[in-house]
Amino acid sequence: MTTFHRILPGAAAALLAAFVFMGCAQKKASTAKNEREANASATYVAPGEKDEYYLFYSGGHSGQVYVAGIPSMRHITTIPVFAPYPATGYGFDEASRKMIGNFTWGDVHHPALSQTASKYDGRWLFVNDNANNRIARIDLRDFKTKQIIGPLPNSSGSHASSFITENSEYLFVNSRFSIPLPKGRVADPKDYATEYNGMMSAIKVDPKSGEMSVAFQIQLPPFDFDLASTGKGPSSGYVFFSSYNSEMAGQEMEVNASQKDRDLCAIVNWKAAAQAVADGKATTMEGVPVLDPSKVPGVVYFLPIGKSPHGMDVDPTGKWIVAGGKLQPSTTVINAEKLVAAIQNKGFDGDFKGIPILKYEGVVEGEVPVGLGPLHTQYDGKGNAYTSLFIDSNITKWKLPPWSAEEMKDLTKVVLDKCPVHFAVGHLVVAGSDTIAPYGKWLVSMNKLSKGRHVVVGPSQPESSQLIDISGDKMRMVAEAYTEPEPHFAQILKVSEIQPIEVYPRAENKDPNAVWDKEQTGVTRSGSDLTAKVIAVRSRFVPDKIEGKVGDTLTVHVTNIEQTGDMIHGFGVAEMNMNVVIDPGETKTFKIVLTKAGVFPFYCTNFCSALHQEMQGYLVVRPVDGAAAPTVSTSPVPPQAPATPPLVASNPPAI
Ligand code: K7E
Ligand code: CUA
Repeated sequence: MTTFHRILPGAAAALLAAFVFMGCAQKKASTAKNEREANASATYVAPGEKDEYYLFYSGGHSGQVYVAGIPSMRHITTIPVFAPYPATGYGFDEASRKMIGNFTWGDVHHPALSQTASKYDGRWLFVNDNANNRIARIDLRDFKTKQIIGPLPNSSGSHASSFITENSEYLFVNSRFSIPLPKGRVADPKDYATEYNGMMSAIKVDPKSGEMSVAFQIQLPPFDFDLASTGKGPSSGYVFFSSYNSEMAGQEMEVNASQKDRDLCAIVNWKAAAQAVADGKATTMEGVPVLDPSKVPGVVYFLPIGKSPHGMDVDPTGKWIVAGGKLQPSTTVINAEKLVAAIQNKGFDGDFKGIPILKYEGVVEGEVPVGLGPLHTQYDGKGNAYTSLFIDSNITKWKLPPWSAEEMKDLTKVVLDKCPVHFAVGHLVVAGSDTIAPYGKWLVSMNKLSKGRHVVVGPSQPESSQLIDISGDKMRMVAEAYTEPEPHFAQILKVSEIQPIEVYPRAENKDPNAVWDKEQTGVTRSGSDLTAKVIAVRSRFVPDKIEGKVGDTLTVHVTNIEQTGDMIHGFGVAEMNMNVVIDPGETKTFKIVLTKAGVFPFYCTNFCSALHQEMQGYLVVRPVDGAAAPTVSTSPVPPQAPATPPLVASNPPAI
């Protein structure tokens, strides 16, 4: 749970009441007998069959991304991003260790699939690290993290990210935690309103490689920018940020940031901003072009939204933008056409620090009474919206405008259905909601509390996610699954839309230190630098002895020469805090400083064959005064793949 537990005393009482209610509701929370079979078969993926969709969950403060299948809701894999992960050797080899830098954790909130023409193009998945102001890119060709950018300059608490534009031109980031700028400057939090600043960042995405770079930034008042969504159709070219703390409180936020009935959301014309930067209207801070929107008109507008809004979600047509006012019992529906007109006609109501404030009445279509604690809204592309209600602990389905005169008079009439969830939902995701063509069909509710829903596992509890069928008029909750903390947002992608690889083709391995046969392997010395080039193949390492001495720096390049799917080898070194895992066709490099004499076994950590246990060797570290290490040693073990057929079948078992 992150941003929405700042509550007024009154709201706190309501929240408490809600939890008490939830306690009572637990008995009713199970599935009726007559629905069980239908629900089970709706989500049953028989052994040997496959799920229809990927669910990419953010892993919150685990720093990782989880991949599950829909409809089975089974966890399939974890993609390590911001934290070392021994299971795949991530954060141990040089490349990934450098990528995660000096951090051993991150806080992943919002994944974004790359888009072309407002549809998922299946190339990349971007995720943010709210803690250390970073953005990462995962390549969906191999489901591996390829780049981490950050900590971003001039920015802190990248919660409001990553939100991607229609053609993946930019990813937007906005600061949830304002700080004095430039970084390193010190000012007391009591001087927050005058000394601290928010900052929006536009991260350029290279259309070919996906490489990210900081393009420009926009300096903003020190609100806590929270969520965002990018425009399309009538809202194309804009990005919408929710924020709380327009009170600009630097301390005792729970009370001080909840004083006003409405907070100021930021509407950024990113095309105009990019043009202003190109026209030389930015100044430079820490090497980044920074716009001051009070001096560059046409770039940023504010819109008052009640109350301490959280989610800000553009619908598939781009016409409706829904804000979840977490401390008010309604969502606010913004009409993008009216908004663009109001900007053109200067329908303003004063300004905040030189940034025009749009007239609320001029752009808001209505406030829909969805219930208590509305957070995030998703869409099915059929004119329906689904809002997560944290306090009421349900998903509320409601009808987007256009509304009839009768409905306008009483917007309770557009609320269509409520589906209880267990308990306290944060984000929800409808398959493809942020594209022009949602898949619809499935909704996943990512709940913050799971107590009482699973077998007892001690005080440290998982998070619950529930799969809801939204294909009919009424929502139907059909399955529940658990993950470790903590999913926030997620993205759903149809499995048939991508073709990931299962081995790295040898021809594509351009690592200059890759070795493919015995003659290329061995250990060489240059001063105190010892370099080993090693082959891993069922069921041996070549060489299987590496000799050095205390004071050496050992660099090992290990190539898994297999070209068979799932023939993965590990390289773990006893008492050296080292484990890399090498996929078929992959070369990985790791370094160890040899500080103590002794003989250190290394072994394959990933079970690969019947002789997996035999896949081992020794790192011999001689004391400085002892016998000199040989300059070159090659392995006595015959190289190449075994002459006999591998003991683990290379082909899938016959059916
Ligand atoms: Cu609502 Cu960080 Cu998107 Cu958690 S945030 S739920
Ligand atoms: Cu190679 Cu286990």
